[in-house]
Parts: sequence; structure tokens; C-alpha cells
Amino acid sequence: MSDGTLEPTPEHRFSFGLWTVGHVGNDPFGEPVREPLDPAEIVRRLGDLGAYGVSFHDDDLVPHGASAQEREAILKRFRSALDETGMVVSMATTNLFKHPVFKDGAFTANDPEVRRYAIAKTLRAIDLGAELGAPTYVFWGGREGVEAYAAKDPRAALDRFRESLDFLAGYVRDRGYPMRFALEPKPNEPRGDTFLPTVGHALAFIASLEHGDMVGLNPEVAHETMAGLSFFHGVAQTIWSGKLFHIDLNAQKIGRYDQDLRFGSEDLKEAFFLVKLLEESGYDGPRHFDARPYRVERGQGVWDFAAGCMRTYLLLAQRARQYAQDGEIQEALAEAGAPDLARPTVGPYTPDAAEELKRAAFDPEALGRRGYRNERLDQLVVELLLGARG
Ligand code: GLT
Ligand code: MN
Ligand code: MN
Repeated sequence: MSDGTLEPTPEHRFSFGLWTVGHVGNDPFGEPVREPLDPAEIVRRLGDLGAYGVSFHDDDLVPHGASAQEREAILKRFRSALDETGMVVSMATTNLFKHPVFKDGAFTANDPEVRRYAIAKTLRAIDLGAELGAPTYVFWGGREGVEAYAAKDPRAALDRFRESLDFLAGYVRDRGYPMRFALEPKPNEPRGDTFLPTVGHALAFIASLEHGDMVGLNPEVAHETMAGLSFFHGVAQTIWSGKLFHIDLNAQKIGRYDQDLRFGSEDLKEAFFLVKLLEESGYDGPRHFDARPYRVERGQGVWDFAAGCMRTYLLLAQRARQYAQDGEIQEALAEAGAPDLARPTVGPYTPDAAEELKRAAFDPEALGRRGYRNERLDQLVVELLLGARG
């Protein structure tokens, strides 16, 4: 919850993936433009900026192929950075997309041996996350998809996805780890089509899981926006379903590749309603930034980016408080009928209530003549965001 200051503090629960500020700027067309950063250094720099947590993929922290001694040395360095700064590990996940073994998918690869390897890698990564105290474990199915539709029956793919998650959730329960799972939908990229492409698909899928109560969502701004959907509405439905376990904040233009831009750098109005929702809903999880500095940045530019994500969030939270106290906005909301949507319409069904409703006298012509003055309401929101309301 934001407390009114524009200085990020651990109470604001801002966190960043190691792969975000640590991104070296490679893209499908270009080579890296920045040097890799040491995870311990990332923890220190983010701690200085007022963040409270970091997240990582297994391989971000312990590179693929590291020996047991190397693993120990890396973890020791990382832990001391956490201890020194008071930063926490807010989430952990598995890299199931980079290595060629996953080119046909991980949990939904056609080759059963690849699927078994993906589950084994995830079991080890869950142990690593648990060892470092991660309360949430994210599943982004980067390679869980297909280009050639004939190559995969999507129903069989969903069976295998479910089987894997049931198995892994069984493991977490059995081990007694205090950890929940959060699925991260994405419509496409790097696959032509991804399974569980949107918040809605993922919510429906969770209802089919054996341990569905410990599985929720990690929606990402960029991913729903790529699908042309309202992220604000997607998150609202996730909260309404009791499934907002984590969130990936960034920015995105509709119709582009996954841009992962600095939070609030595109579509400020959508970002405003998102922050207002998070702040007013009682969501107390991390405000996690899954974004990358522009490729033109080096050095200090990376930390400008990180500070910008947090500052924009706090500015929007400040605007949300102002919105609640603005008399004219509250009046416009009443004229739009916004508070009336919270009133039950007919209550629970009874035969008498149905009969009474059928007998009631309505005046649809009069109802149809009502104006809702949404133009005025929305203009007030725009003016609030532009700083024109005091
Ligand atoms: C990757 C992806 C993100 C996911 C990360 C977690 S990895 O950067 O683009 O959206 O959240 O696997
Ligand atoms: Mn993400
Ligand atoms: Mn993304």
C-alpha cells in the first residue's frame, strides 16, 4: 500500500526480476549492448533505490551447468547481499525456454523425455526458490505453444500442462513449502500461438487442477495488451476470482511484439486505473516490474529506468487518492450511475420475486432518455492525470 510519499521504501513492495535490470540488451536482430551484472550487485543497487525484493529464474542465479561448489559460492554471495540490504526473494521461476531442448515446448513438448526433463528441472528450481524463501513460484509457458497446428492437439497439450502442474503442486505440498504457484499467460512470442494465451484462459484452466487452490495468476501488462485486451479488466477479474497471486508491471503498445517497457511509459490512463485497482483492492503482494531498459541505455540509464518504474507507480497511487477526494469527480461518478452498479439487481431467485418482476411497471422510453455524462467523467480523469485538478 502506498503511503503518500514519492520515495520508494520496502513497504511499497516493489520488486524486480534479475533478468530485467540485468538485461544485456540483446534482441532477435542485435547483440548485447551492456555487460552482465552480478546478481549480488543488482540486489545492492535495487536496495539503494528502495526496492524490497528480487525474483529470478534458476539459471539467472545459478548458470546452467554450474558445479555444486560454484552453486554454493554463488548462493553465498547472493545471500549476503540479501542480508546486508534486507531485500527478500519475492518470487522464483524456471527457465524453460532458452535451451534448445525446449524448442518444441517444456511441459507440452511432444517428446515425453523432454517433458520429464522439464519437470525435473522445475523440481530443482522449486527447491532453490524454497531455500531462498520465495513465497510465489511463477510459470510462464514461453515455449508451450506451436506454429504448425497439425503438430499438437491443444487438448492433449492442456492435459500434459495440467499433469505437470498437478505433479509439481503435489511436490510442494508434500515438502511443506509455503509456496503458491502463479501462471503467467501470454498470447504468442516466442511461439506462434501459446497455450493459456490470456488471463481468461488461465483462470478457466486453474479450475481443472487438482491443487487449484494453491494456483493463481501472474498477469503481465504487456501480454494482455499484445492480445488487444484491457489489462485493467483482466486484473480486476483475477482479483474478483481471488487469484491475483503476483503481477508483472511494465508497458506496451497494442499490436507490437512484447515490448516490456518501463512501467507507465505507455497508456497512462490504463496504468492509472490499474494502480488505483491494486491500491484499493487490498492486494498486498509484490508490485513486480518485469520490464527492460531501452536498448540505448548503459550504466546509470539502467537505474534511471528502475527508479522511473517505481516513481510512476507512486505518482499514479497519489492521483488515485486525489481521485477519491475530488468532489467533482465523485459527483460525476454519481451522475454516471457508477455507485449504483454495486447495488444488487433482483437478489436471489424465488418464484415470487420472478412473478413480481414480471408484473412490475417499467418505462423503458423514460429509462432510454437518460444521459450518463461519461464524457465529462472521463475528461475529469484526463485532467486529473494531466495535473489540472489542483
Ligand atoms: C521472460 C518473459 C517474462 C516472464 C519471465 C518469467 S521470463 O522475460 O518475457 O514475461 O515473466 O519466466
Ligand atoms: Mn512477465
Ligand atoms: Mn513481457
